[in-house]
Amino acid sequence: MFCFQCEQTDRTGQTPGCAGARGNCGKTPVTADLQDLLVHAVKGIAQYASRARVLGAGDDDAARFVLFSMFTTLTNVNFTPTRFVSLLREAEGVRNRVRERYEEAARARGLVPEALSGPATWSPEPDLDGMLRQAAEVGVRAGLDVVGPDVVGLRALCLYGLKGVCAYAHHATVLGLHDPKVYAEVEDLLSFLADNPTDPDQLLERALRVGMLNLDVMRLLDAANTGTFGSPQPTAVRTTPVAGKAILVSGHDLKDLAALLEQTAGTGINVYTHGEMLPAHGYPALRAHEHLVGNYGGAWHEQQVEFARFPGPILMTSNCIIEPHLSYRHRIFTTGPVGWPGVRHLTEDFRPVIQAAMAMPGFAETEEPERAITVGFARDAVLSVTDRIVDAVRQGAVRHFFLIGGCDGPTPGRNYFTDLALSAPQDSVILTLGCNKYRFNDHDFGSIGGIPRLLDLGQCNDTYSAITIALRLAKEFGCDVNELPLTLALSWMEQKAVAVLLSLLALGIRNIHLGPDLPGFLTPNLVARIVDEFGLRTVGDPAEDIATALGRR
Ligand code: FS2
Ligand code: SF4
Repeated sequence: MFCFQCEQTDRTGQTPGCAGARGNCGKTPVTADLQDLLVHAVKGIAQYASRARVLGAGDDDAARFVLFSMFTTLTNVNFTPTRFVSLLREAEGVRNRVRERYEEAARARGLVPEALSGPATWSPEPDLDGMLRQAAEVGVRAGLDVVGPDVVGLRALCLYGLKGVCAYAHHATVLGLHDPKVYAEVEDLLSFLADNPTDPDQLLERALRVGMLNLDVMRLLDAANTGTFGSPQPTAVRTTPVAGKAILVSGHDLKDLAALLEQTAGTGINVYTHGEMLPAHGYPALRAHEHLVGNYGGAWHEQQVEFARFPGPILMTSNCIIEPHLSYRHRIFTTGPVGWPGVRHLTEDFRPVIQAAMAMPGFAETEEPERAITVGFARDAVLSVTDRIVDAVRQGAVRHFFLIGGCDGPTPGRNYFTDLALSAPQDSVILTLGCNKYRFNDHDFGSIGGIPRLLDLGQCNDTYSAITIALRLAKEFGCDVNELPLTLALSWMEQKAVAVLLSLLALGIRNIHLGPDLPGFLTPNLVARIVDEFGLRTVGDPAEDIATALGRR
């Protein structure tokens, strides 16, 4: 096992990477190795799929299999070895189908089909031991001795960014939005990686292409979410429990939440959001369900305490799951790409969750006084008051914007983001995105001329909102986005955040503060290059960063 894809990676050795008996996320070597092998297998699918698509024989089902498979390998998504064995066997069948389509399409055009090598020729060994032997050859550091750590790091940057892209694209596809151009680009980039590229400039150029692709995907996901559930509106979300039976829904998948709300309608069960599901309350079609009563708990890393206390079952729809305590293992369920060994996995039919809720006591009483936090300041809500925001800036009432986005986590270095928000001057506005807002979203930041000082744009999945708002403000002020009175502080943990970072770099956005630690897969050489070319900054002292931000105007 060797894995350095997330911020939690083990940093106690000479170079960062989880390589022991278990990753810091709880991933076992068997799961980690099978994930590496699945990535190898989908590269093989992509080698044929990209060529077939050029010949007009694209296979969108195969593309969706690739998206889903890549999603299962993200940090804190799926820990179940048997699930990966099934996916690996399925991958061989998908690859065979795509190969036939490619070869038929080539012959139909009078071409001789290419004889591909590398992942395209892979077939799973019949047993687990054999698969693990195969995995040992295809890990993320394969070829390190030959190509060196910089090339390995750049390949990892492309791959991890692509994993994030695939996760976001999967969320869009489950809501029925498909874009063959996105599938084509995913296949092309995976096929590129299958060839073990060694040119650092080309790899960096492809990493930026991953970032541009992610912009398209985030636009698609935004359209999927708002087209299905309406544009988020500012909404006060109750954070104190209501008496009655209860189900908790975590992760990002709005479709799963909608299905559960429909299936629980009329049962008397109250549904609560958790973690990244909090912004769901802003969507008109979701908040129309009166039994979506509130949010319970905070960011993902608090779940072992919060789930143990919650008096009902829990449904995990996407990242981030961590090892369920025995106290609640019998009443947590997974769906979609998520998995944990021994935890019941459901597909669309959530009756077992409902039965578990009916068998449990729920909350005995309604907690008073009621507390609430406000969500729902996505692009439409913010852009509808653009004139007021622009006037507030021109009149000096709003001096600066701090966009504090990304992942939360348990490491002490993440206090930077809390301190940044709490120390931001009173004449500044704080925009949040992702699960790190839980560090400070129960704080009363007040308002400026009727504009709340804390505006939550949504999940990490809603980065398109943030980018749209920044570009619109730049247009209103007639300046480059880098000249706006805006500081971006990106708190990263997993691969969706890598995709978002690549999007921001591809857009030419400079001076992003990234932390709490830089990605372990970026070598000092690569960090130096990215800092030099893109002005990327690490997080520093919050007071100094605020002073610098205000002085830069
Ligand atoms: Fe948070 Fe975890 Fe959103 Fe990340 S719930 S860190 O994977 O996707 O942000
Ligand atoms: Fe380690 Fe992160 Fe990989 Fe888990 S996902 S094994 S914590 S680097």
